Amino acid sequence: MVQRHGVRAFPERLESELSKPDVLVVAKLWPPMMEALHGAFLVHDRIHQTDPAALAAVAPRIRAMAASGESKVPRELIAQLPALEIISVFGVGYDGVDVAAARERGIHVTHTPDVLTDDVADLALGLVLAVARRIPQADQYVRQGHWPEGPAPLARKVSGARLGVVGLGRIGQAIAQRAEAFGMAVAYTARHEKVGCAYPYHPTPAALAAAVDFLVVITPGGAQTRKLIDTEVLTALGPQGFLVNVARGSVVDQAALVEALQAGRIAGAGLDVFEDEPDVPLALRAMDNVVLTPHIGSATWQTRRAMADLAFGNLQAHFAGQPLLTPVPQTA
Ligand code: 8YV
Repeated sequence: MVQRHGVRAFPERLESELSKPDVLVVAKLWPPMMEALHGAFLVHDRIHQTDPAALAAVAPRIRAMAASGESKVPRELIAQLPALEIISVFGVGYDGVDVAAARERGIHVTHTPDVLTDDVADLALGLVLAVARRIPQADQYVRQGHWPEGPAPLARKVSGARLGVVGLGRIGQAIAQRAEAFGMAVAYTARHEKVGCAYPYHPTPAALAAAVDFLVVITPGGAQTRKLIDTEVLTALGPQGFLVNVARGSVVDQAALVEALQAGRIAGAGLDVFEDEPDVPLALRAMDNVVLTPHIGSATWQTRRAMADLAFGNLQAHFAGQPLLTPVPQTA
């Protein structure tokens, strides 16, 4: 049987496959998610990147798209798919999707909120602890046999310190709750003050940064928050302050961050996300006062399972004519 780009030549497609909707997968997705997709769809895996001619050939049949939180789904790609009905994002963030372009065509966009809140909040506190208590460096200290030479350098106390949350949404609140359990004084900034929220509100990231020891960024990505954390904010955070980013690399001016770290204008950083993933500047990789993780905020077996169930469930619901489980607010 001729198999080209995962699509069999039309006369040779099996009857059962003919009834399956075509889905364009635009990211390297978790294998169990791919397995689920293969069961219910005719899958075209990243052919928009690898084989534009193949995409052009199947484009009129593509009714669904499966993406990840980091995926770029620009207007041009949406425009190439005249039969597209739904974009299912395997992730809570959908800043890479041109939702306005989707809306104009009545295309649904779904994501996976809630199920990853705990994991991302856990990692945020993990990075706070790791960078302040120098856990990775301490691990290296033991592994490299330095312990017999004397104790490891002292670190920064976390309990009781002041923690500022940039973006007090679902995950931001989960981070705040965890910080409270560490006896930390929590404050926040957001576009608007939250009615009924007991944490002190600061109108700008710079004002918040000036008032805390740890600045944790968990605001959505996209044009509105691009480089929100800039030189001014980092300077306000100060030489004793730590930055933690579990949101999107785009929210932090990475060049300004590198410069601030090099100049000692902040004490350190814990970063799970970067401007141009998976590329991480050598300057950051070489620094001793940063802890770097490869976008693992939601990367546990339990959470990825739940995300896959939700992302796949949204596609199933759509093609069964049922209400979507978790549409993004703009297309709900
Ligand atoms: C990714 C994320 O989707 O939820 C988000 O917004 O960025 C992550 O959970 C995940 O890494 C899959 O690529």
